[in-house]
Amino acid sequence: MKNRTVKVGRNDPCPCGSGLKYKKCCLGGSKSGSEDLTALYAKKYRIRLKQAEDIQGIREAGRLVIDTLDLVESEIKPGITTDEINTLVHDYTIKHGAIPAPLNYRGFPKSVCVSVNEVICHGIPGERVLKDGDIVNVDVTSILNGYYADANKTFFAGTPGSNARKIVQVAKKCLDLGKSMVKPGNTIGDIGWAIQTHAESKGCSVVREFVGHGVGFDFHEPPQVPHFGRRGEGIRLVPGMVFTIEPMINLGKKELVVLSDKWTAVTKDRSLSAQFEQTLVVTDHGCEILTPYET
Ligand code: EYL
Ligand code: CO
Ligand code: CO
Repeated sequence: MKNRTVKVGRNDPCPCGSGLKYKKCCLGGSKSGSEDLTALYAKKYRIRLKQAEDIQGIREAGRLVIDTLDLVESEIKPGITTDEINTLVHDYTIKHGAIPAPLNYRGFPKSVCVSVNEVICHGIPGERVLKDGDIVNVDVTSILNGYYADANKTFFAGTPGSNARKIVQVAKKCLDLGKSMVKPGNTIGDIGWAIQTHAESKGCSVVREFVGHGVGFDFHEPPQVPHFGRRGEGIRLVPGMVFTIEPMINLGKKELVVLSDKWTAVTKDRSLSAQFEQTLVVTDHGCEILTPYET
C-alpha cells in the first residue's frame, strides 16, 4: 500500500508553515494547524506584535519625542554646546512625566545622543560648541507610561555648505524610501534595498554596524532592520510590528571607528554622516508613523 498518510516527525518542519520544528510549534498544541500571528512571530522571531492599546501608548510617547525634537530645533544655533542640548532634552522629558531612555543605558552617561558632522551616532553631549555650518543629529528616546518611542533628526547650525546640504538631503530621502516599503507582505530586506539603492546612486554609503530595531515595550527588541539588503529577503512584515528605520548615511566610505570613550562612532575617513529616524507600526494596508514629522 502507498504511503497516503504522511507522519510528521517531531523534528520535521511544522505543517502550519511557521518554519519551526513540529515539536516547537503545533505538536501537542490545542490548535490544529495555525496559531495566530502574535504567537507565531513570538515563537519564530521573538518579535512581540503590538495590540491597539500598546500602539496608542507608543503613539503618545512618540508625540513627546517629536515635541522634544521641535524644542531642540528652535534652540539649535552656533555657540551652544551639545551639553546644553542634553539639558533641554532631559528637563523637557522629565517635566512631561517621561524618562530619557539613553540615560544609564549600557552605561551611556547622558539623556540624549548628539552627533556632530563626522560623528555617525552615539555622540556623548559635552563641551563641544556648535559652529556655523555644522550638522547636528539629535536622537531622542522617551519612556512614557512604560512605552518607548525613538526618533532622530539632523539639524543645521547656522548656514550649511554644499556637502552638508547634500548628505542631509540624501539621508532624509533614504528614510522616506525605506518607509515607502513598509506594508504587509513586503519584507525587511525590501526596506534595506530601497535605502541602499538610493544612497549608493548618489555616491554615498550606508553604515552596516548599526541597524533599525523593534521598539515599544523596550528600547531594543527584535527584529533588526538593516539599511542595506536585497528585495524579498528577511522577515515578512505583518500588522502590529513596531520598529524604527534609522539609516546612517556617509558622504564618503561606509567604514566607522569607535572612539576611546567606547561610544562615539565616527566615519573612518572623517567624512560627514547624517541620519533620520522614525518609529512606525505596520497597519493592515501600509504603515503609521508613531513619531510623525515632516521630512
Ligand atoms: C546600543 C550597541 C554599540 C542604539 C540606539 C544600539 C551602542 C553601541 C553597540 C541608541 C543607543 C542602537 O537605537 C538607537 N538609536 O536610535 N544605543 C544603541 N545601541 C549599542
Ligand atoms: Co534613536
Ligand atoms: Co533607534
